[in-house]
Amino acid sequence: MVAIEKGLEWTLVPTDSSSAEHIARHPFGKTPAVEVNGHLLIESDAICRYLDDVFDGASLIPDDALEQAEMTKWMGFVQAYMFPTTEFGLVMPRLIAPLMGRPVDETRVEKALPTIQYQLGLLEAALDGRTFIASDHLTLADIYLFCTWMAVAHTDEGKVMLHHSPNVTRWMSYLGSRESARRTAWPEG
Ligand SMILES: N[C@@H](CCC(=O)N[C@@H](CS)C(=O)NCC(=O)O)C(=O)O
Repeated sequence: MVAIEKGLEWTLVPTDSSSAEHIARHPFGKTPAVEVNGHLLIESDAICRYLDDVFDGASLIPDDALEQAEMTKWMGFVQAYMFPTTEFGLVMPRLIAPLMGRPVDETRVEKALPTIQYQLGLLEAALDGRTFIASDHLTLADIYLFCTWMAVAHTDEGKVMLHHSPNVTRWMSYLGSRESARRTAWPEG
């Protein structure tokens, strides 16, 4: 989404994240790892801030120091709390495990749901009357949050929670209509 918002072209390279080749790129075997202008970059924060800094196009980082702090706070919420809880507590066990031929760990999902609901409640309250989370324009925080909660929205539990979160639903529907979201959306089904 960041690349598209900045008007950049990119190629996705399917990778075995546990391979020696990938560990050489990322010592913890994670994605994303990107090559930009001959530089290997890892970790979303580093990648996104670099892309925003060095390429033209509307800036995804506010100039205002307080708005920038707000953006960084929400990016931190995603990195430290929201992504780990939603990914390992719901998205992986509910959607990815069956794709890999493994059973759904219902106990894990059941345990994570109250925390996910609490985190969604924070976002719901913060988006009251707002189009974007940290500024009057799109920032990296909107993109981090959108990607995280879009994955949740693919689960049945997530659909129910979002149905009761009108501010998040409105904000997701607007962000989801942007070209950057449409071109990077998960396939349906
Ligand atoms: N802090 C890292 C998190 C990276 C991360 O957890 N990536 C996930 C995909 S979104 C991953 O590689 N999961 C595969 C795995 O853990 O094996 C970042 O921001 O880039």
